[in-house]
Amino acid sequence: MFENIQKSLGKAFSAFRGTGKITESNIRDGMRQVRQALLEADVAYDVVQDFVRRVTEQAVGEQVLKSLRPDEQIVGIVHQELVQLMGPVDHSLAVRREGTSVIMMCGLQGSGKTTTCGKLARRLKEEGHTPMLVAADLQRPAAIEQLKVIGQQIGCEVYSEDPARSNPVQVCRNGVKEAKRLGIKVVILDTAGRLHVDDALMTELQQIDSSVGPDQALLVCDAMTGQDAVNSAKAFNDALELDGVILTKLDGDTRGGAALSVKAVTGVPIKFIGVGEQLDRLEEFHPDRMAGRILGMGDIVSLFEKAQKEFDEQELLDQQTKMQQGKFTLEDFRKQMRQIRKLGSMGEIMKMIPGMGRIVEAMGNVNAEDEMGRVEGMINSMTAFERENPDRIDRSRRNRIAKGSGVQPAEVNKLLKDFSTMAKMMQGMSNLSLKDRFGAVQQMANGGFLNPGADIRDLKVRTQRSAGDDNDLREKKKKQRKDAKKQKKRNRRK
Ligand SMILES: Nc1nc2c(ncn2[C@@H]2O[C@H](COP(=O)(O)OP(=O)(O)OP(=O)(O)O)[C@@H](O)[C@H]2O)c(=O)[nH]1
Ligand SMILES: [Mg+2]
Repeated sequence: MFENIQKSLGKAFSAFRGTGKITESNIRDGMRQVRQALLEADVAYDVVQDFVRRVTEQAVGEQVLKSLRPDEQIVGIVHQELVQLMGPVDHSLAVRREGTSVIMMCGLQGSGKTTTCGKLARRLKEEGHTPMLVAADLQRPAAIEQLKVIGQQIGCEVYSEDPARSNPVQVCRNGVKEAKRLGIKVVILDTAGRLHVDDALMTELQQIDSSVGPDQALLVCDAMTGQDAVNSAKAFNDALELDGVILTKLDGDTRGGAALSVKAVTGVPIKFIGVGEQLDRLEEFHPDRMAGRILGMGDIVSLFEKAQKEFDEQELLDQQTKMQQGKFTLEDFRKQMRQIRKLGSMGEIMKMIPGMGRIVEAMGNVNAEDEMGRVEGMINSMTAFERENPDRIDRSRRNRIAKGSGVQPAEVNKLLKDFSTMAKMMQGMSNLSLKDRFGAVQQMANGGFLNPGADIRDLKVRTQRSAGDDNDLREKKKKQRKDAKKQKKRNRRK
């Protein structure tokens, strides 16, 4: 698997051997080769462009790990960015504690839906559930029989109806009804595929979706089909609001394009991967393992991670000292933001950095990643002097920064104000342990201290979400979906 991309990336990395230090000029040739390697692997064009830009930025940035050679460094950065590109880790299957949960599978013909239904049911059985499979593919004559055989293999109930007298929506509805009657907790719907995304398919799936209201809609995607898979994933997501993707046939000779692009293009997480025809050949998707397989340079990656960890620890210590001395600057803030983005999870922030929770919370339902990008963009538009001396930013400097980063001057103002509050708070908290800091941030937030601005009045502190909350959230999402659909129907009728 991934042999070609591995080879061509390896060649690209060797271009960095011999260079003393990575600079903007000498990185160009190597990155051109990385770009070529990704395009040849059938990764979507926009994804490649963005990827190359991010790697280049990191490589010429100030974060140079002295103990590593430039080529080792590039391997590490590429690995890190691949993980970011394909992440996050999300294997949840939305099985509710109470009642019957419904998982709807969809995908193009032959992508592996029916097989994957069996694999998921097998997995759920291992977790102690008794799942039921519903044969909703009335398209292909042998489809029902195929699912029955799979059900028999894993010892799992299969619900079906006579295809001559039924239709997919009815089968699904009755199947779920039957499952409820039997007290079965998880139902998996095996739907029909089509050769291409077409209206008939989408309408059928949308009808099932709105009539049964599944807890999760999962797309089964054949990894061998590269960008086609990604394009269809986009269409499915537009029609159904997918909750996850399962990539199949990753045991074959795939070039890697689908695995690398599908999350970036759809925004939907990859949950599982199929690595064989047998029903036990389903693995949880781990972006770091996948990146490792793509690069095939485990040793260098661990070397990089070790150096990176040391670097991060040193950096954190430096920042701690600066905070204590009240010398924390926008430059440090930017560094922290980059570290956070690397961590990839917003929840981590609350634990690591005092005051940052406020910034994230203040964004409310805005996409935190995007917002961080905007903030970073503003800081990027400042000169080194301005980053070190934010209090010296006057009106004309502020307007220039706003222009340079494509935001309103008021936003720059707000950043500076927030930053100043945060820096003061950090100084006050710098002697506390990480755990105490987390507690202090929460306490202050609960007490309204972190909420001086009128624009963030609705600030709430999200503590670590419990499983129960997750379910609430899903219920809410489900209801929202249903409401939206009802509204659409109403509009159509009008
Ligand atoms: N090598 C490999 N083959 C797989 C994998 N998943 C499914 N297959 C094979 O792909 C073929 C199609 O699988 P199905 O499960 O029938 O696909 P489907 O999406 O249900 O197809 P339709 O119902 O016709 O739309 C079968 O030969 C499966 O054995 C996988 O992860 N690896
Ligand atoms: Mg099928």
